[in-house]
Amino acid sequence: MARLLAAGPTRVMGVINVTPDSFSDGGTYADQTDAVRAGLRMVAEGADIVDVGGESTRPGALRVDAAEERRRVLPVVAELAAAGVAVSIDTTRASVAEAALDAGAVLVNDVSSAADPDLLALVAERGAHYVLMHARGASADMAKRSFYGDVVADVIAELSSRMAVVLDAGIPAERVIIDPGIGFAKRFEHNWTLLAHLDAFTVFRRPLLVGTSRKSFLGATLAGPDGTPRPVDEREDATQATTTMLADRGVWAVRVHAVRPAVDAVRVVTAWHRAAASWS
Ligand code: PMM
Repeated sequence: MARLLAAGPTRVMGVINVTPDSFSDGGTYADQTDAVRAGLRMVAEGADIVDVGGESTRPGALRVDAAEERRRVLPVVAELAAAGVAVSIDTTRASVAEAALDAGAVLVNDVSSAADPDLLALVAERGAHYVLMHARGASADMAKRSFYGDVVADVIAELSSRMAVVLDAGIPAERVIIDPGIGFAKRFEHNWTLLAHLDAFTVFRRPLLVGTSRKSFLGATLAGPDGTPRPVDEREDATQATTTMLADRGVWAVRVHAVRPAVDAVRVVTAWHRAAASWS
């Protein structure tokens, strides 16, 4: 992980959802063998990290039980880690995170915004890295909490208070990655305002991870003349546009379903920045 956090171009985190019901069609693998194969392909395409999740966080999604979540993700985490892949476990549960760390995961991607003290204690004890993502409660009913005064100030204030909880639990600041939680308890305009003001998140002095891939705000942005949102499987080009903008702004990593085009976009931005820096 230390190497991945060192200065450098925007990293690409590939998404493997081992769930029958995830928000996005691509990136979703109901079968562990397919999931492992897909993870290895992502790495061959240039992914720096593979994020494995066994529970859908689609708005309105219902929870699966912990045993089922472990059953889905563990073989995938174990096989990818054994192959030398930097694996992140996308879970809000301590028992799943513990088993995934045992199986070789190096990063705990917690979309609950540090809701579970047991999960934080585990991460502290194991010396793992931790993603602190902004959210307001569980996916099942987060839409009803998507009200803000100044969304940028509110999200930063809420993340700051959660960061205090994370530090209190014994996780050192150097192991924390911040994520604004695009699509989590946020409406269309909140997502765009946050993306347009990511520089405000430098107050944390921590790497920034951003997930826009195929999310509904992109579907709404590309809506047809009658207002019908662009379907999930037709949001890939828009995702490359956000990846390009995010890489230009120097975020630490993007979380995406399609790795190859994201890696290409980052390489193009890097070449552009190099040319800009070398001109005199
Ligand atoms: N988005 C989803 C799931 N996990 N984790 C982080 N850190 N950031 C995100 O934006 C994020 C996440 C939901 O997207 P999916 O269902 O397409 O994986």
